[in-house]
Amino acid sequence: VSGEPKQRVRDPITEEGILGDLSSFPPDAASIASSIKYHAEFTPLFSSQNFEPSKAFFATAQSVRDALIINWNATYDLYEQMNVKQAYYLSMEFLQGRALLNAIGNLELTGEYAEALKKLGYNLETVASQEPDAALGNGGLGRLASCFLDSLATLNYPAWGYGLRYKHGLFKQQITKDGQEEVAESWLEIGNPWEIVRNDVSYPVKFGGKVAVGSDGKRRWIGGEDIVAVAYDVPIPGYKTKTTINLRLWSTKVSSDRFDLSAFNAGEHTKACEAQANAEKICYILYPGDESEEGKILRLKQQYTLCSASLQDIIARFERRSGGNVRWEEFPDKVAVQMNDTHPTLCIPELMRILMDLKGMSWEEAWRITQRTVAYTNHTVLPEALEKWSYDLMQRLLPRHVEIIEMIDEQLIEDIISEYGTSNPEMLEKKFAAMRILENFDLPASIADLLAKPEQRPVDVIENAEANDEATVTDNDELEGEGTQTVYQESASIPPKMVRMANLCVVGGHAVNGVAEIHSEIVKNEVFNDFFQLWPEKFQNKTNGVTPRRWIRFCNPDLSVVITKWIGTEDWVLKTEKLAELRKFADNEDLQIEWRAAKRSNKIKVAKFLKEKTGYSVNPDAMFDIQVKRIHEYKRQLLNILGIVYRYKKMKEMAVAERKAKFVPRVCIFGGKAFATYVQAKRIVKFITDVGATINHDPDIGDFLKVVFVPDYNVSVAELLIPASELSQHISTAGMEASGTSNMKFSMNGCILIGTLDGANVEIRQEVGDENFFLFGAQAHEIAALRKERAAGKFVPDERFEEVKEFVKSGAFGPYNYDKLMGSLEGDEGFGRADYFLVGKDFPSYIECQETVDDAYRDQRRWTKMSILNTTGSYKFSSDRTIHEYAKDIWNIQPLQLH
Ligand code: GPQ
Repeated sequence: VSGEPKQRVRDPITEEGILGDLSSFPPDAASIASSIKYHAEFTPLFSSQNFEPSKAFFATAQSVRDALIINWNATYDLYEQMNVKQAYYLSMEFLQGRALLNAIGNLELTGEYAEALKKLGYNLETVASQEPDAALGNGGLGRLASCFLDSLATLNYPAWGYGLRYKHGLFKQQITKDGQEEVAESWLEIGNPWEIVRNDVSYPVKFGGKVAVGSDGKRRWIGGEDIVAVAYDVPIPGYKTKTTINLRLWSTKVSSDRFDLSAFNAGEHTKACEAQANAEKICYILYPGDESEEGKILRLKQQYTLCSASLQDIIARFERRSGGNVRWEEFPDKVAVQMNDTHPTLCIPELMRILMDLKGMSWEEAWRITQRTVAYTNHTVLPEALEKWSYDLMQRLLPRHVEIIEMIDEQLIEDIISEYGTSNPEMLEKKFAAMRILENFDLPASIADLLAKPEQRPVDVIENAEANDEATVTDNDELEGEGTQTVYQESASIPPKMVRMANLCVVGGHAVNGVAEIHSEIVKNEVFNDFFQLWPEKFQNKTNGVTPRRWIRFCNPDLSVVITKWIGTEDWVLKTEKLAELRKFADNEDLQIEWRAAKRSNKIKVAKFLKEKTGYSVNPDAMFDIQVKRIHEYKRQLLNILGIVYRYKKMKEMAVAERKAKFVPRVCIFGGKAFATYVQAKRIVKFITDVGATINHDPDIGDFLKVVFVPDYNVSVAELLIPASELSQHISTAGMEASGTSNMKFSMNGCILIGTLDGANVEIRQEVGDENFFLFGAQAHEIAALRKERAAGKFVPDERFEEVKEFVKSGAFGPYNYDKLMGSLEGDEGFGRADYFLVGKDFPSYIECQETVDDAYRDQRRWTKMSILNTTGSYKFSSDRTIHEYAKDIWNIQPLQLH
């Protein structure tokens, strides 16, 4: 910028400059090429003889990382200097996907990198496709966390992500003749060029042991298993800004003084290595639980590791920045902790423990600080997904935390009593049953006494009561054995004592938010209604969003060029409200032609990809109809595939001319993973592939209908499919999908949605206009009554639904026995949950709606207009908007920009 000759570190091989100091930023293609060569030469991870694409990727990524580190350091220094309030997003999942194109796109170096690689005989896209997907997440919740990081950096908010560095990410899915098979994933195998290990940033984390009372009368946690969490930093660059924030991932190992040298010397090698293996196991694998309850000790250890290491790190930073004058009451003015669902709930008792036991604070002080610091986002209303932990298990693993949780529970009981009084014991009992953190517990003795003698004032009794009379010293030295079995074998007659993590979050945090308007209403009015009555001010909505960088600008360059041309600026990538300016051109013939051309070129890429992955050939001129998401009964892939079966059956019954008049040719694409032990979801995968095998090989049908299941759906596959989509399906039973985020990505890319009034569909439809959204199905407020009607045997199924089920049962799709799958839709016959998800109820309205889709598609001008209006109407669903709202309403943080 200054015009002075640029000082660069000399490349010893080429004698050309390399990317090495900020004064040479932005670098030109020649210096990038030389930096890539430098890294190829000095990267010790590959042999020197060849320069294979994977090595080219690695060297390219490392040259980008150089630039990111410079910006990372500058950003960090600024935060240190200014001592601003920082937000910390704690999440067990970050679904980052690939980073190369995103990073060079954000740095505005895509052209330069493409040119540099060309000089070296490579093609940028080929090199970029070498990168493994970082899949440290299961689905929407993890991807949301990653979109938030992109927005935080882009908007210059001082914020970091904290997570775990799993060695194995989400499993890879193979589709065989038996359906889904899971294969282990190893994204770190060739090394991770983006991460920076911080061997000097590590914290002890402890499990087990016991609580002892010191001579000062204070309770402390001693003994047990000690491990160490080490920081690995992943730089997160913002778009068109120097701000580069941090995703700090913890990896676990044994502390060096724990190695049993004498055992090793005595030849007991396995024993000597055991502690190391146990410590490393914690970060071995991402739990593939998407909205399903995990009953695993290891999972609790993971959650605690994330909370403990992150809080120790945050507190150390706070103390250091206080420069020897620590004022703890200012902690919430410097730190906001957001808990991504209940997985990091242990933040609450861990912060309490550190403040009280290690920093000497009173309960009241510690509680005030903790509450002002943490906030909780709820992502589901499915009861089976609201995390609960066995009290016994938790007590053996985290005895001091359990004491603290008991105190919080008792304090909550007091709050309930002081709000409602004691005159209506029945009502109180209901409140306790709904709100207490501890489930299946008797009331603390003091409170039980009080309720027996209602004339006494609650405070008197509580102050005189002996707190914690049972749980004094909890011994736990036999934890090593990890007795998962015994813990879960509770006798059927005694209900198991559980800790309800969501309730702890609501009590311990200052804000609770849902992720779409309808979801936040359900959170307030149903799931946490008793809490809402007590503390209405805590409850908020923060409608999800997605980053327009990855999800349109970079994944859909063809459409982006068209948008930029017609708006006249590329600012829409940062200010998505500018997309609305396209609205006035929705009917313009020239725009429509360019719009369709962009879509078509994306469809051709997908057709090629499908051929490669599945062997099926599809016609790029057919409508691309897509449903991609985790396979779950509530998401109703079954409704979609039964609709297809119905369409197929009708086509077979018609003469070709009639078929042509009634149906437009479609390519129906499915993708998504089923949780490995979710049997019904795996049957659905098998069913879809069987239907595909039959229809795709039916010569009578040809290009009229194709059904393709894309194996191993992940972020990169989404980046390819979404730009090519014309219709996408978001068809969950109303009230069950908290938000959905792919619906936003599809809409942004000019895809029209067919869906129920659920999650963010409701808001998308509002923004794009009713006439540009295909709506069907029962509404959330009707669901409970419909289920009752179903259970009472009063539901009369539509004959088209009966017909389609009979067709499947007749063996039309091969020899596999589909009785269990079809049976789950048939209520009173003892299979599954009696069509709990109301596929039968919504089927007629769904297939009728699909007829209107065909009609609309036949008129390509009308369709293109609808497509344009989806893109223009999607501006609200940028995660930039969402992040601004969190920053203002929950975290109270301000942007801070490097100059
Ligand atoms: N979600 Cl609780 C997940 O992906 N995993 C989970 O464990 C939970 C929720 C999703 C949810 O199903 C979607 O509706 C949301 O859009 C998404 O979280 C992000 O909020």
